[in-house]
Amino acid sequence: MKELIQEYTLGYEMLRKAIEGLNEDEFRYKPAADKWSIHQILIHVTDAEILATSRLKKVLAEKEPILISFDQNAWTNNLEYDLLDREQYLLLFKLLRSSMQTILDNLTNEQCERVGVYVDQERFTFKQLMEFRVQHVRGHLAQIERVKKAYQKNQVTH
Ligand code: NI
Repeated sequence: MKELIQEYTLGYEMLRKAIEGLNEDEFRYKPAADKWSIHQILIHVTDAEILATSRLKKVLAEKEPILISFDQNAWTNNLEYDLLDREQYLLLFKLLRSSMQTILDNLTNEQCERVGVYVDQERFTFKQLMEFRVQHVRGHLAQIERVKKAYQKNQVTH
């Protein structure tokens, strides 16, 4: 659990490092019409974190609460992600993660095993939900690297 919390805490810095030195063209570049730009990925990561943070807190505070997920494509398509302020969202991500820090520092073994239930009846412990947070950022960091490579390749061939 300790390593999990450490990586969760580093999430913001890892995202920051991944986008260091990118220009606006690179932020807005889409590898294909149906693929996300790095700008959109960053807004998505924060929107996902808003919901995930509330799920983490529900599981710690309530008895086997119902957990709700979100339709990520509907959010990206219908919430004008291209117009949203990326820096504001990154700051929000940073604050969401850091707002959990004191709770995580004082976590007991019993709390790690507390359970939340999705509407499809799938049950997850707090520890598993924390693993999803770490994996979510890891997955999108890999995606950001793929988009950066695709952009570079596109520059060479044009
Ligand atoms: Ni995602």
